[in-house]
Amino acid sequence: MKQRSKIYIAGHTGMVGSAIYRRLSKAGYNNLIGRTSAELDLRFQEDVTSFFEQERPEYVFLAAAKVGGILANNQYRAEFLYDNLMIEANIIHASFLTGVKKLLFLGSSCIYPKNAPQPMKEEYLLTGLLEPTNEPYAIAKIAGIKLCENYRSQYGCNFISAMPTNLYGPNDNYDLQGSHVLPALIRKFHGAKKNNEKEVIIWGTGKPLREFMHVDDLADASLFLMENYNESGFVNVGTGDEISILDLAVLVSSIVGFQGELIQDTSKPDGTPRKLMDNSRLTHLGWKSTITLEDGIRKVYAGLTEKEWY
Ligand code: GFB
Repeated sequence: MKQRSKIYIAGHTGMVGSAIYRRLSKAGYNNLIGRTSAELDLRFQEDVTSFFEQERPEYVFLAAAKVGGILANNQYRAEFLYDNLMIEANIIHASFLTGVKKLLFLGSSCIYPKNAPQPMKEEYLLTGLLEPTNEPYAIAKIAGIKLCENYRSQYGCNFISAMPTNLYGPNDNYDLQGSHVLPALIRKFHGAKKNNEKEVIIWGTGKPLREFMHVDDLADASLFLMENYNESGFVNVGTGDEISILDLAVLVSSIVGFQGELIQDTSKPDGTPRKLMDNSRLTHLGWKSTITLEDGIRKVYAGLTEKEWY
């Protein structure tokens, strides 16, 4: 990519897309384009194709998606499947039609089988059944990987895919029903401290293990892959560290300064028992994450205003 190359960041106002936008701007790329969902509904093929025909982006970062935590995934199963399939199919096909030079598709670690051996290597894809709470989202993301692979094998398109682990960072979703665990815990502990509440409820048994990455690390990895990787196989992007949900709750409560009790609501699902990425493919290419979980949470909490919650 040249500094003047026209680069489209699909989803540039979301947590991932905005981080990629910041990272590219910092690296001196100065012809970045984006559209809000009000300006361009990516689920509509004609609109997406016209946008690509008019703008003719040379490079595409595909960070637009319908996302959410375990409850949202489980509750809005139809939309998680349909919206994500439409968004990625429209963008990838329009990129093919208009001769985009390179595209990076971003997926998720939930593409792996629920009981995949740990840490999860790229070759474990499609070797077992998926976690039921996020099967629709996972199926859509697997379809995205396959679109990139097949436009490459049939038409020679340089479309690559990266699978990030659980992410957090600026512009996250803090809705207590729809969000992922980390923003939910920050909001719950902050609110409890402010209102002098004695307890905070966490969902599930607290036993599941998760790997968390600051979105600025993912943005850095995305740029690295765009500059250095041109193969068919997708690449895991993680930190290599995992933590139980209970330990995460203890960590967030200490950062926020909440001193009450943790109560478990076991009527809520645990989801996948463990989801640790094997990062050797990316490490061998020469990239490693730099933001530790504790530093990352401190940074997010320090920069947060309650306005982001509503
Ligand atoms: O982050 P999370 O919603 O998604 O939940 P997944 C992770 C774990 O934290 C689960 C527990 O075991 C939750 O039960 N948890 C505890 C909480 N307290 C809370 C809370 O207050 N809110 C939330 N949300 N969880 C998602 C997938 O799975 O991860 C997506 O559904 C995607 O498809 C995404 O892959 C990265 O890690 O279980």
